[in-house]
Amino acid sequence: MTWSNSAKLYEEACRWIPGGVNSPVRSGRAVGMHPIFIREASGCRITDEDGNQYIDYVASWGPLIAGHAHPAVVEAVRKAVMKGTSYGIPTSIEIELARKVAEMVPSIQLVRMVNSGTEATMSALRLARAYTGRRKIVKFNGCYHGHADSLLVQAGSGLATFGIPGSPGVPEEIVRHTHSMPYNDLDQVEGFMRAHGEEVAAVIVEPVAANMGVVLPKPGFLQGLRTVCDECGALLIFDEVITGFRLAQGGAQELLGVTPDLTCLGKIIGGGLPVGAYGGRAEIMEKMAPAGDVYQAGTLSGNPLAMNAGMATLELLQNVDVYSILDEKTAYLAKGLSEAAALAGVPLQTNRIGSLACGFFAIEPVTDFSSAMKADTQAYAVFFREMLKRGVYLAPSQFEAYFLGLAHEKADMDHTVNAAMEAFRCVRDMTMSSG
Ligand code: KE4
Repeated sequence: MTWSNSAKLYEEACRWIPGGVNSPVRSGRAVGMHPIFIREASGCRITDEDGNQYIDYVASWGPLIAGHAHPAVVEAVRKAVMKGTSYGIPTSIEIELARKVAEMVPSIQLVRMVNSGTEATMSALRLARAYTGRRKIVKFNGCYHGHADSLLVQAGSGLATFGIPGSPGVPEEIVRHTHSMPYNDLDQVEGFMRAHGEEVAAVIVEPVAANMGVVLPKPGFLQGLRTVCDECGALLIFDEVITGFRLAQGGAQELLGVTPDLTCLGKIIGGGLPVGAYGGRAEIMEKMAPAGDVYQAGTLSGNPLAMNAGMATLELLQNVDVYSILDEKTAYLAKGLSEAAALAGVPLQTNRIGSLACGFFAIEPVTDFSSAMKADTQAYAVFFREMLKRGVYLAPSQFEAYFLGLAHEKADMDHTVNAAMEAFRCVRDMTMSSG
């Protein structure tokens, strides 16, 4: 397998784009190679500019749960684009998608469309601060909520990948009111809230953390956050940009039975086009301009192409069997990978829930950011490259997830496990040779 065309494209990309990519975690730096450049995709497969084809477990970092170029999504966008791309004037499809979201996520009575997950969380925090009149926010180490200044504290995803806890350019006075603590450590949250709860506008959490790899909430953790927010008058915000519509029709809040005050959405809601959203109870959301006086806006918010792509995608998830099918597929893959690692004698901690999974090259179970950061990222880099050679595309970072979708078939997963058997042996040989 050669990547000469991708290599040439990467060199040219670096001439015009910082680091050659439009989002850092795509860069491949964490896995010791330049990124591949994609020419086209269909179903669960992507084809790069050298003609190499891969089974794709990134799925554009989650949106493509129905698979690439799904005919229903393509047709919805094609019909919409024939009538124009954007108007900056209300359209009926915005009402239809808002209604669909509210039907699928009962805690959402009103919802505002934006253009990214970052915009969704940034806006939800502004709303929470306005609604409560308080400044402090609580987040969790290793959770990633996009790149808004006040959330770039002990964040996951690309920051975990490159080992940077925050970012230059974010003034201390901006992050002074952001308090990040260990995920799953309810005692520490309760202690902080006993001391400062009256100053806390919101606790924002990924109900299933998927930006430090996949880390599940311990039993009682989310309910504990709900209780402590109720006691202190703070809002509980679920960042369901990844988990929304992925873990259940109503997201993690349906699957895990804890109801937030505000929900942030993204990825799947746009079906691969740029969409984010935030929503919740009407008495909170009505603070947003022009109904209220909390300002947030966006030129392309609710644009018809993205709305139609999102609607077509959500309609593909209406079949109640979808989530048990995705759960079974992902369980099958996770079991195969675990067995392959054991056969090769490679320590692997596999965390999985629904169609989200992650294999940590770690000896101890991974239950939070500090245990995730003990993973052997060099071993992961070898695994990534060996899997790529065998036609399987994984996230180019240990601290991301496998995103399974409706297009992944048993044959794809069998191919993946067979490739992993060889790739794990390469990891073992590398580990042994490096002593
Ligand atoms: P965007 O602004 O990238 O659309 O969404 C930010 C965001 C917010 N909340 C959660 C839980 C998220 O996972 C994300 C973005 N996810 C990463 C992948 N883990 C996006 C990939 C990238 O940054 O290129």
